[in-house]
Amino acid sequence: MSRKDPRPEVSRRKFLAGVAVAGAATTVAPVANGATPATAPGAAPARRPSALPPNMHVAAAETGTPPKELSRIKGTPGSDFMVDVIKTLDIKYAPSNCASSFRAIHESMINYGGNKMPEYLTVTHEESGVGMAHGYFKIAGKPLMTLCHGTVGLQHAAMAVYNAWCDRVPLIIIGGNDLDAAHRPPGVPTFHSAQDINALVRDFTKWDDTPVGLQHFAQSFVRAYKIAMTPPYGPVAISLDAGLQQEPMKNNGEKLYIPRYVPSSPPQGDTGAVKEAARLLANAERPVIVADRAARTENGVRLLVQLAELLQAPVVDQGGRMNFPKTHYLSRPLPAVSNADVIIGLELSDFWAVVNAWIDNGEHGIGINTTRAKPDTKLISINSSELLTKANYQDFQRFQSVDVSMPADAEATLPALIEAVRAAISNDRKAAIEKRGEAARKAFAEQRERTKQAAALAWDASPVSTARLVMETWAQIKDLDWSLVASSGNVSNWPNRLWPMEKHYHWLGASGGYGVGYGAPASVGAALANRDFGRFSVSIQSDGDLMYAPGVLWTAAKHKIPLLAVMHNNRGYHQEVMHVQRLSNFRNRVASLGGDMGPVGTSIENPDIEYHKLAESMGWWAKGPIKDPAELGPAIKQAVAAVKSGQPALVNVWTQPR
Ligand SMILES: Cc1ncc(C[n+]2csc(CCOP(=O)(O)OP(=O)(O)O)c2C)c(N)n1
Ligand SMILES: [Mg+2]
Repeated sequence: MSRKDPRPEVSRRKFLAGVAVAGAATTVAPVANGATPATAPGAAPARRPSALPPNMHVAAAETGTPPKELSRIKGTPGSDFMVDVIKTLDIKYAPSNCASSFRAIHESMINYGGNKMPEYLTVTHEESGVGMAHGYFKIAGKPLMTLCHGTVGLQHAAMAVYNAWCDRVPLIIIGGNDLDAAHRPPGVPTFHSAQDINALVRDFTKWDDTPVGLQHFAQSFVRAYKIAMTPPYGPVAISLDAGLQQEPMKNNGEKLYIPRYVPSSPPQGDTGAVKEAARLLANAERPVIVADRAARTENGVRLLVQLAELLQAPVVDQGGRMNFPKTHYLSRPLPAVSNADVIIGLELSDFWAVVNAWIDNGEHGIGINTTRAKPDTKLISINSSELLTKANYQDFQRFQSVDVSMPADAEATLPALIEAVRAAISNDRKAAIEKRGEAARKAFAEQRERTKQAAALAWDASPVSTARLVMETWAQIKDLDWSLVASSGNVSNWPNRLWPMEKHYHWLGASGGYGVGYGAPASVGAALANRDFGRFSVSIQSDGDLMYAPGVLWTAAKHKIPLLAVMHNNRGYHQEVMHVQRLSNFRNRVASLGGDMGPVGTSIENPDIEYHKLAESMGWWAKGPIKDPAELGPAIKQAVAAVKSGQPALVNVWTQPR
């Protein structure tokens, strides 16, 4: 890339003269009594500045610097080189909330880098930036980076980073930090500096670094990208010193270079273990496949169908990703494990809970453990998360002994496993396997009928039942190339039970770490990625989730991200309603409601939040509150039309608790 002289072309003298003229022009034409200035008929009135452009003294008072000529950089800013490094990787957007600690790279990105690859997107909360990157990856399969103010910005971002960590999603966090105590600005920037900002997120990032030179930055950034993008994927963090960004390149006369990125192949299961697993599966009477984050791509879905059909084995899709078509006759809910003699778990976040259950009904208020599976059931696990375990946060869940354990990537191991199973199925097993298939078709049809009947219950209820909410939405999008980008809150899993999810982008899984506040930003990020594919993005948006950081609605409108958000507005944190009620019952007390529907502290009503107005105020098409189920279909239809025109749209629907 050719490097331009970073000096502005306008001289300081001319610049100051321009400021003086502009200032004079705005003062000589006052508008009397607030009357609007005359404009040509039909033309939009000129937008008046909210304040005069600052003169030198005002600027000095505001920035705290004496009115002294700003010195000009001699040479090329270090952050221009950083932008060169970033541009060698395929990072399309940088959703970020601005801050002085990274002002130099911010300036380089938009001026030197032309605000492309990555394009800076404005977010109003650091958690939104990370949440957007999280959702984006699950559609695009490519990571985003987010710039964030060291210390306070990273503190805001932390929960969303934890979600990405638990959900095995890569993203690159660049935290600005002013490391040099002798040279950093005193006051606020020093409050926002730390010895080691990465410590905040170290327990739930795959890797982090603090480069001290530009060559170091080039290595760190390419390494960070590579580590994040090697399965098991995960977030990475780089602390970026303000001085290093801002100073001209020096590097002791060394020539800087940018290391070439070559993707790493995902870890595959050991050949012996694959053979042993295949032998167990081929000879099983009732094998069951359980998948959580197994399919990283569309090919993963295809491979899982192959394995299931080869064995005619039921598949329990736990929904961490879209692993298996919901329309397939081998698709089953979790109770299918109860009869299994062999269970293979693919990228499970909790194998213990697949074969055990925990009931919150113990005598001392402590849960009771029970068994779901038979005690002699053989367990096989393919799970790359074993390669990513850290000690502090407990995302590795309870310990479960398994018989064949492969710390490997499931999708990458499936081709070898399928071959090995094919080789291990003897001719005399084939008839028995075929018979399993016939029984499965019948069970699938019966299960589907039961689900439909359950969905019809309270169909005409007001507020709207969650099944109706979900199916009225479906009726309006079914002929589009749709993608359900998030479903926050709890709508009794109706989309996964009733929508014909088949493609990998029909369902993206949940937050990973169950930190609420993921749904809104992740759906905006995923919709951003779907925009490039011309797909229609839809989300089921709960009220509690939206209120953590609703500013992401503005980001969607600002950057013209089409998304249909249908609200599951049950006017409360219903999950927690049930917890407090349960404890009140356990203690022989009546939960205090304080005039609301749920126990004190669990409702979001009185006053009721007008989410449609909230969205409208931030540039969305919006409608609501819909309480009558008969009005729902027409409202969603209008919203779909708005989204098709390129706008985000929200329908605020009052719903039953779940
Ligand atoms: C950051 C965070 N705070 C609190 C919780 C506890 N929590 C779990 S579910 C839930 C309720 C969420 O409300 P909403 O999104 O409206 O879903 P609903 O349960 O009403 O369907 C809360 C507060 C959490 N998981 N994460
Ligand atoms: Mg709610």
